[in-house]
Amino acid sequence: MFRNIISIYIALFLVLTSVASAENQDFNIWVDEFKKKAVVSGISKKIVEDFMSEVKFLPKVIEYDRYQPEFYEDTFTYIKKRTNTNKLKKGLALYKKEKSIIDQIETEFDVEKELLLSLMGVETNFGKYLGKMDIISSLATLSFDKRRSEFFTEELLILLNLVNKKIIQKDILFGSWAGAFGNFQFMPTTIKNYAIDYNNNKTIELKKIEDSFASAANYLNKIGWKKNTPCYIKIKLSNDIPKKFLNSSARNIQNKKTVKFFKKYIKNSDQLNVNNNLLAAIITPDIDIIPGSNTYQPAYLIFSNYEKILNWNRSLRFALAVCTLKNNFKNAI
Ligand SMILES: [Ca+2]
Repeated sequence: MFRNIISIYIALFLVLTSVASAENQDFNIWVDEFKKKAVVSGISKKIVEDFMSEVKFLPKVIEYDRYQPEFYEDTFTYIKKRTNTNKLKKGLALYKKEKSIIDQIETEFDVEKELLLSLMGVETNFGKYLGKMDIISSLATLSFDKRRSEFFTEELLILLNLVNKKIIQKDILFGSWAGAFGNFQFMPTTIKNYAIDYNNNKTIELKKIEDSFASAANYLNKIGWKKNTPCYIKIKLSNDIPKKFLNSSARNIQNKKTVKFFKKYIKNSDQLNVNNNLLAAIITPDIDIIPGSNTYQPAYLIFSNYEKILNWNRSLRFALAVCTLKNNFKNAI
């Protein structure tokens, strides 16, 4: 009996190790193919070899990819965790220390300092969680994985291209499991399109205040954030609202109408302190995600600015947390 159990364990061990080594073998084949593609795209052979020769398949990255809090935490918990008093205190301390540069960036890019502080707080807890993953290996793992292969392959190519052009330095390439890095967790495409060398020292340093704040402000400005206009308002819906007006996907916000139109479906509409003609939509983020959630709660009236935060990160809860923390900063500064 005992001997049988041991031989079952040995057999299981052999099966598991052979699955793992087959996966590694496939990964190495993928790396070789990717290297060829990278050189053809114009990245120097030396950079490609330097970066891709030590790249590793990281099983943890796949685990994280399958278990993101945006997919399972209810809205109340998600927002509460990300907008607590400690976060507010930490952000205020950072603002006090860096006031002159942050105020200057606010004016220059026409983006509220409270929004910048909020995004940094939600993304990395003010630089505390910058991530320690080797970004090249993270991106390579996600490119090899079938789920979003095309997207991450493109991100990896862009990142190598940025290093090739000496826009970013090799030694800072440690970040999140998804390949984002710096104080505001920029993906390579975002760096390429929006990051700025604000202090003019010929390199983009997204882990430093000057470059990271200016880059985030530039990004928000370019995608159309409108300073001093609303992001969202929490509402109580009446039960007669047609279901088609309830958005629960961050990918495609539908059925936008004016505030005036929606007022008849909002119980506390007399407390809405917002222009009647503004275009808005309604989101009910817990539907479809939280089993047994009440269809009409929580509900929010959202505006154009809210959708800009969705451009930053396609998650209904993320955008709610960011705008909530922004409001908390507004009240405290
Ligand atoms: Ca710089």
